Amino acid sequence: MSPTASPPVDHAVLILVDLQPDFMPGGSLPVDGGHELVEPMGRLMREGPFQLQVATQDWHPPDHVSFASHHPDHAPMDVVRLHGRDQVLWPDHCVRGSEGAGLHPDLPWERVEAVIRKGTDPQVDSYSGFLNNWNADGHRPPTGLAGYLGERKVRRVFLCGLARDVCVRWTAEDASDAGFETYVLWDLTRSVDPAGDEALRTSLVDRGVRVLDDHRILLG
Ligand code: VGL
Ligand code: ZN
Repeated sequence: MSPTASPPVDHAVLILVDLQPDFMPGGSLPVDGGHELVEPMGRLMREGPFQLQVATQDWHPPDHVSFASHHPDHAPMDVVRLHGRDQVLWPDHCVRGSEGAGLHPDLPWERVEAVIRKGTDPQVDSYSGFLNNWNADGHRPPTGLAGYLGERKVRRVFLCGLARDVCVRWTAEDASDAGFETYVLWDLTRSVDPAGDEALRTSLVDRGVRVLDDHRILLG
């Protein structure tokens, strides 16, 4: 479903997902076209309707379990079993405090009220801004973002950033499951694996996430 009317933006938050140099061309886990988002996203942050803006930041310790370098017999993009589930092994990326882990220097971060860092537990990955991936006890520990948004009286979540098929996807699913009316600004996202985009879109819509093709509908 792609609504053509502009969606309501009262009680809304814009969540900027993982806009970090490591996910841009030239970074250690580059997403094709990621850099193309910077200019329009800057405009949306400055000129868009969102009073409340929040960012997520992938923020891993140097020995993080999701890094292929931590698994001597494996290469990046291999899939292993971790805590009873599949885990993709990524190139080392977004090591806390490194330049590639920073918030992208060309975006107006002064507009953002809170930054949620995630992936900080050495033994657990975290794609979603709301919940970590599953830990050894089979739980997905919360980051606190749902509570924060609840206290800020947020009912609608608008998502953009990287990567469409990983962290944006997981954040959208968890936002929807947490009861927020959830929108993905599709043209302000890019995938690690664009071949899966059509299936991803269908899957999000089936879960009740609204996909907006063109964010400019929000710029009036
Ligand atoms: C991400 C892979 C690993 C993302 C983060 O931001 O989409 N992808 N860590
Ligand atoms: Zn990561």
